[in-house]
Amino acid sequence: MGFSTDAIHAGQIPDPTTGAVITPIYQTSTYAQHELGKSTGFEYARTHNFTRQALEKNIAVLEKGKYGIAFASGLAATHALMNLVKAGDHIVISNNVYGGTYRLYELNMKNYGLDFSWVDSTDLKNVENAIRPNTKMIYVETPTNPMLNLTDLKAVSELAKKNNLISVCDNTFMSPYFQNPLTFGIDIVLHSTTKYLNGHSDIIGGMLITSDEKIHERIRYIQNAAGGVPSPFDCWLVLRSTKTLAVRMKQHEENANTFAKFLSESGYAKKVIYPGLKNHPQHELAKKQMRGFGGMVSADFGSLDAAKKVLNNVKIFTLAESLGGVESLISHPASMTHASVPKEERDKMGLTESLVRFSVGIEDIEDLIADVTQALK
Ligand code: P1T
Repeated sequence: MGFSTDAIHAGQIPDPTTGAVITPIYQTSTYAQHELGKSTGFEYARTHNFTRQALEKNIAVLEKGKYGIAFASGLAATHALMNLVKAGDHIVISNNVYGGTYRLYELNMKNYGLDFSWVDSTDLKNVENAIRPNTKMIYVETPTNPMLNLTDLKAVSELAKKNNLISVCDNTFMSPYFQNPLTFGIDIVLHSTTKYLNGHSDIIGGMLITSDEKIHERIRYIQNAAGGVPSPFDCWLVLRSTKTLAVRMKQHEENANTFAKFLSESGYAKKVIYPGLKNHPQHELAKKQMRGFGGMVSADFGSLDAAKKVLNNVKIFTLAESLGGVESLISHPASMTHASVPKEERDKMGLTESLVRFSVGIEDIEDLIADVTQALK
């Protein structure tokens, strides 16, 4: 099936009781059992929820995986991954990831005897050199938040297989519409469904997708045992949103592409970062492993004052954390999403105080360009 057909139908059957075409919100904590020891297969809603199951199947299909396991947030999914390793184990991870991922792993999970090497994974040699006898996992985010650095997914998955390591990719920025890491041999895909998958900035959610039986079994166990599950209503909202993922992503990309070119030619920004620009250092890799370049654009305005000018004066772009919604957002990574990353680390990767991140929405592009132009003037 094509992507849109899957997005609209996968995991969804008319409701067996009423024929409702849209999967209902199964808003219940528990299920009546026929007799002692005989249930419908649904016993307690932390373990089983039909709306959640429909969403898990839907996103698993879009990611070309067998299993989806839903969580209450992207970070709950990020946290659940750590149940695949144990004290004494080591993880090699991209140095530029979402700031909350850095905070969770480096500032919290380290206290449980886990060790992390933060490497520039744009160069595979850095990943390879960081592998130790106790390494168990390679974790990459590509494109990264907010520097839009890419990691070669095929090369990473091959390196992981050679060393018997679990490979993970945070695919939040691309969404399954533009990139499917499992098809390059990556073991687990992570999504903050808060972003493009839901796309309307009205829920918080996360998802892990895998085709590996053992990994699925372990994560499914943890989903129930630790209980960080999303509500049926939130699952329903994401399920309704994936139906329009293809049309939204096409428009996000078309707008971002025009927006990145406008910013580059405007002369206002010192540097514009977008994987679709020919001057992006990994433009060729982007064309190889992505089917499009996405809706995120970052730009360095040269000084904090210049950055503030655009951040504080836009009227259609909203100054806010998050991304991937239909409405355009603007943010200041150094003081917002990546504030928990030490300044030396931020500076090393170019995440300066003058960097501004744009989540280009699907409004009329002329209005978005006019908005940023008036703010810069
Ligand atoms: O916010 P939450 O649903 O818990 O997802 C965390 C997360 C994971 N991975 C990536 C790549 C992310 O961007 C995020 C969340 N990011 C933001 C809130 C942000 O503004 O960048």
